[in-house]
Amino acid sequence: MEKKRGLLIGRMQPVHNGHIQVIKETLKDVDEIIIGIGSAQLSHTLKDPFTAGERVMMLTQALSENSIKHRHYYIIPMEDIQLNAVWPAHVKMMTPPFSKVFTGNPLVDRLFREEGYDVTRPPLFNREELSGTEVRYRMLHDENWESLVPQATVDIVSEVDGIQRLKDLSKKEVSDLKKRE
Ligand code: NMN
Repeated sequence: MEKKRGLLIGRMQPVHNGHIQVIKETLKDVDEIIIGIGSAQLSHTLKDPFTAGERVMMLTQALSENSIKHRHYYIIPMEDIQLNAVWPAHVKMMTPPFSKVFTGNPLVDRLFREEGYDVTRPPLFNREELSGTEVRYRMLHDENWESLVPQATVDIVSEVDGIQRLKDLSKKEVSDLKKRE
């Protein structure tokens, strides 16, 4: 029987518990989920601190922690392109064939809908706390971020000295601080 595949794309900066819950939900609907790590070219900024490779590690280990079997997912880093109108074709070229798209991102929703895809908004779990923005804020301000992410993310962030990376990125150049009006 032909497999039903779905696509889920997120920047995953970093991978948090909301991602894992959504992946589990989508796997109730499809046989295989293609997980696109979005904006793969970005790293070392406050909004996108982790490299695509680091995010792949977080996700692979987190899925294993959650006993999600390899045969049910593909993890594919996806670089952004300049042209929104042809982005779905770019994504298609990089992924196994899929018939469904799961996204809460209005632009992603719009672009795939225009291409005739079945787009579903996955349930959002505790969106107030389970967001990359909240996790990065807490990392930077020495608040409890560890409870919002899988153990895998805690381990990888520690391995790559991620908290110090964020703190360093938040520092201003002395020349910026001294800028005169
Ligand atoms: O909802 P988030 O976590 O931001 O993930 C969506 C991802 O899809 C982002 O990485 C975003 O850059 C990407 N995306 C890329 C294009 C493009 O390359 N033109 C268009 C729409 C979304």
